[in-house]
Amino acid sequence: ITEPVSKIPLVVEKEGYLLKAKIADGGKKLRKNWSTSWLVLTARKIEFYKESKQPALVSLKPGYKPEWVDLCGACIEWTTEKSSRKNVFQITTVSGNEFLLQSDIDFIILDWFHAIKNAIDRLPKE
Ligand code: I3S
Repeated sequence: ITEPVSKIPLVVEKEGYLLKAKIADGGKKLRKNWSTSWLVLTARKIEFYKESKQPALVSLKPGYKPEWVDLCGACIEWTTEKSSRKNVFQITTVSGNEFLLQSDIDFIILDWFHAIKNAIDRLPKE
């Protein structure tokens, strides 16, 4: 039996902690507020949780929807202008949501950048 396409995005490609700041919602600028977040990357989205144990707990809570980023048609780029921190990249969604992601550890942020960029490149541009 082949899996329906809607099930494929459930496969976790990467997960881990990064620093996250949402800086725009639907094109509207938000006040930057960095916080540590547990990221779960699947084929077409990133979900954000407060901690690593949360995804398992959330599956027991029907109706709970974590904050997430739709990667379909999204852009990813390094930025040195949006923060004084090092190793910051920005994801911009089709709907005009903007997220900054950061880690002080070079290989960690590089791995995330490439994993997310690969996911975006594999998706239709909407
Ligand atoms: O781009 P900004 O406004 O300088 O970003 C800083 C602010 O978000 C600041 O919070 P307050 O607006 O409450 O002062 C944060 O504490 C800083 O971390 C932000 O700057 P960096 O360069 O860390 O992204």
